[in-house]
Amino acid sequence: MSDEIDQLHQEAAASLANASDAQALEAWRIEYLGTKGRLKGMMSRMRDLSKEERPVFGQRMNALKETLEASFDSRQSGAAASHDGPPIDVTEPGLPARSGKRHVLTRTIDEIVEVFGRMGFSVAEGPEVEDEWHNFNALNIPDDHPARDPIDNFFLAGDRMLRSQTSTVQIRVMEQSPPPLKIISVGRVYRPDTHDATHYSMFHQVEGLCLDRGVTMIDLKTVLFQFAKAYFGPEAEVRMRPSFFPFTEPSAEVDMKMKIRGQWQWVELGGCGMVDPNVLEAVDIDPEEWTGYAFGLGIERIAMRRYGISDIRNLYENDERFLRQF
Ligand code: FA5
Repeated sequence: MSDEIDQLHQEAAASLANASDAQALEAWRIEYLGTKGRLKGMMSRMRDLSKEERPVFGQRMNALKETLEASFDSRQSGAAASHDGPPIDVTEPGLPARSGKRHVLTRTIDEIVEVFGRMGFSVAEGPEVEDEWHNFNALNIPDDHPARDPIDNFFLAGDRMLRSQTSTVQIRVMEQSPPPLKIISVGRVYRPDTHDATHYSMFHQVEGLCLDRGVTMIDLKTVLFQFAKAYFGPEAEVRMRPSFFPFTEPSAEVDMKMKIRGQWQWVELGGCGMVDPNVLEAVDIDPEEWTGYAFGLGIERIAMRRYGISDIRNLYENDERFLRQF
């Protein structure tokens, strides 16, 4: 029996030496070390031995198994390291691995949510495909208002449309939850505007709504100025101009100074105002008891100001050279 073990060892060693590639190595492993391999086969002959012979045989077979496994492992790691082609200089520095990152717009959205979150606003969501009630009627926009013009909106079948403003979410929130309310909502809006340095046909807005007892225009101004200073830095220049929106009274535009094509200009970031009593009545909230402010800011314009981007189209062209800068 001892001779047979020696013979198996010699055969296995010779066969392993001849295995020239990974496939041959695997075939060798199966033939000698596999569950139905030759070592297992010889092991099964243990039962033919006497009680005295068995431990000696077992020890020799275990030693052979360990030797063959070690030889196999060392051949296998050698095979993995060897390759065809020129020698590899392992001391040469590798190529830098470029990791992916958030789009500059996503980053801006996250930052805006964070700043308003610190001011006590929670986040609400609403659908991008809306009905005319939420986009116009409930917002006190009469049937003959120019904002409803089909050339200024993406209408779908029935009374469905792609929302043209996130003010729709104000209505949805007030329909669902009683005041007091303090929410922001971030999302895409759609308008068939001609693309230029500051306009795109799909863009993002952040809507804010605060409804409580005794809320005034001072609270609105404070929140917007605090946001600007917190997000853009203490030197941020912001101004409010009287304006008109059917859903706020009084209303104002919020502008911020930014550099466009090398020139400092005031750019409109959004609109704001005190929620019109007609809007509150449309959602069954008593305007004698509750007052509130609302605002809607363009996120692309905020990102442009924050990251020195002079053309909104850069945000949507997916040019890696542009995106990698942020
Ligand atoms: C509104 O959409 C109002 N819903 C804002 C509002 C909310 C007023 C709550 C009062 C109370 P406006 O149409 O001005 O307003 O748009 C708001 C901002 O969206 C603009 O100031 C601008 O920053 C951005 N914006 C508008 N059109 C575009 C466009 N085509 N491309 C990129 N940003 C745009």
